[in-house]
Amino acid sequence: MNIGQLSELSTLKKLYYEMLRIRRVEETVSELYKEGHIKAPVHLSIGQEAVAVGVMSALEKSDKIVSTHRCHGHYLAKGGDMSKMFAELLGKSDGCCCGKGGTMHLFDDEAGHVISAPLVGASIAFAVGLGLAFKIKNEKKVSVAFFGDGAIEEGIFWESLNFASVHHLPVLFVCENNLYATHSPILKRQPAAEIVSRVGSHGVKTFRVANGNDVLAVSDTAHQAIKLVRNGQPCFMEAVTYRWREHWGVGEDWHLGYRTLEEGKYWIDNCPLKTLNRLLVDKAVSKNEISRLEEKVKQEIDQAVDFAFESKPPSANELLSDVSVSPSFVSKDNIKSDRKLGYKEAAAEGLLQAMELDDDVILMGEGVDNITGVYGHVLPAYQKFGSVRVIDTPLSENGLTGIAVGAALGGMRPIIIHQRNDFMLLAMDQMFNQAAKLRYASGGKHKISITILSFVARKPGEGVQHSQSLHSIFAHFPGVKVGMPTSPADAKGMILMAIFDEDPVIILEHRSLFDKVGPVPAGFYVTPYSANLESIGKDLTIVCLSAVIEQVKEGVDMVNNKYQISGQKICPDIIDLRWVRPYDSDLIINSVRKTGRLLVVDTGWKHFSVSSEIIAAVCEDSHSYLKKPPKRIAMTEAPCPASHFIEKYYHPETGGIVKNIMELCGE
Ligand SMILES: Cc1ncc(C[n+]2csc(CCOP(=O)(O)OP(=O)(O)O)c2C)c(N)n1
Repeated sequence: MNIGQLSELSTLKKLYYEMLRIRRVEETVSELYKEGHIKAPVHLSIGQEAVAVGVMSALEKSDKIVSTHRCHGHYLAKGGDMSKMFAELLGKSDGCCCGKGGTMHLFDDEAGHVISAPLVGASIAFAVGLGLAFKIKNEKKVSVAFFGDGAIEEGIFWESLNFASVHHLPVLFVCENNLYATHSPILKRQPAAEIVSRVGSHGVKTFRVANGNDVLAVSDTAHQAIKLVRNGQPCFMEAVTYRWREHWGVGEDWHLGYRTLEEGKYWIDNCPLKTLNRLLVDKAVSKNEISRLEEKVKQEIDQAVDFAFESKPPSANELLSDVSVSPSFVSKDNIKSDRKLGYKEAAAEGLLQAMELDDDVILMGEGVDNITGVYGHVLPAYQKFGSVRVIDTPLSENGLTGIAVGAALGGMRPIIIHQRNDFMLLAMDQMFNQAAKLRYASGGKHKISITILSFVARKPGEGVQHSQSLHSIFAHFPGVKVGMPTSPADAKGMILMAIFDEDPVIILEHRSLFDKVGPVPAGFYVTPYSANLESIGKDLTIVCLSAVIEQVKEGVDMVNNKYQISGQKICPDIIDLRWVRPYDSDLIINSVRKTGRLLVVDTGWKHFSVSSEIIAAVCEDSHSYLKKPPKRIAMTEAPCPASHFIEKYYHPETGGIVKNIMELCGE
């Protein structure tokens, strides 16, 4: 569209109508909020309508957008269903998120509003991931991220911008600079009120609309930008505008003193609707015709509000639905094989097979294409698929995870590799606020099929930030699955399970298992979400996780061959937990009911951990079967020291396992 087209009367009327719709909807939201029907903290965009409508006028229906806490205007302008929006705001089951997302998570996939997320900056990465999916799938769509000026201060913005630039992705970044983040003016937070000049150095093309309340200026600029974006040139557009109401809620907040009424008056006089209304009148559009537009909007709102009130509240059992799903394919376990393979080779085979089976599987991470191929894991996949599907990435753990979430929303199955699980703490927001929760917040409609593969080290000198085993923290969050394969067969089977699961799954490999060799079937198989009963006994239940299993077996041998208890050999159930979430509580509880004794050996710390959870579950469920209080062995309650003189006392060791078995099984 050019200026000539823009001034066409039908276009002007459409832009006016779209803005009017947002204004009147949010005024209705205000009323419903005041009457107590809406409980959620609504973030109104009254005064900012021109940005949403202007940008959307440059998009096709098939293009996709993502938004933030202030998402009502974007949702409506992209064609989101108004009835489902009101139902969502009222917390009803017919809401676009079935009442589970609320005002800050509006989305309408059909209309191309893919997602909204209120943690500042988070959704910007989703737009980049969508852009990546479009590029890999060769789809001629663009994605647009809407966000406020506050998001510029978040690392995720720069990580996302950088990635889009390096990979030439079809993404438009739209910053609605309304000059404040909550009660903080932009000049208190940033070196200048103008943002655009700080962004251009990232290799994206930049645009600035100084009066973002002028819908024609926004629309014209968006058309210019989108033309470039469609050709793989990411663009950034700043539109200066102003929020009339308080940050959240429906009132005015001039009395708070962080901004002046005079400043507000300037922008209220510069109302996007009033300006366009004047233009329509100048172009001889009659007052009657404008009133008819008002009437049409009113009717639509009345119907939408009626729909929302008639909709049922979600039932109580909805509380627990949509947290996660079980994979739809049948999993097979204990597949026998004469073929022997090393642990790393088995994992690499799993990655390769997944990529061979499904074109949507991509692999991303820092240094994935380097000569070592992440301990060899990625070499076969990289040799076969090259850099289009095995993507070396910038050092942006959080951004990358968000980009993977976005790519998953675009239909991909991304795998992210972090060379150490310690680095994953930088991605906590994207993994656990976003990936883990978006299925739930969308009422089960978002599918975040991402796999995160990472490693635990146990070597002298690795020190405090390279030797943690963080599985318990990761497993704390509903919505993710976490596994630690012990055998080569499970290294492959658990990776395949993770990749083809519909939820985010974290796989942590312990590097001290890398030299293990074992039977690994050559074909496709998955390791089910259950524990493995390594050996069957009657005297004691030993639950272990990951690398400690070898020491446990050694400890049992020592007890039997060196010490013996009352001249008898002890015969334990040894359970290799494999999955930390979901974990196989049935197998553990049935075993403890048989043996009456429990020892848990973990690769993590003791407090608030896997061992705490298992012992608590057994005590809650089966304490009367226990002949002795349960015991546990874990890492020492300190960060891991680098000095090999003391590091050797840090991890669970065989002597401790022997001592605990003797205490549990002795008289
Ligand atoms: C990561 C994060 N930090 C803090 C908040 C609390 N918070 C919600 S909205 C907001 C201000 C955001 O300002 P801006 O990005 O300019 O958007 P606006 O509200 O002006 O539309 C803040 C600090 C949050 N949601 N997420």
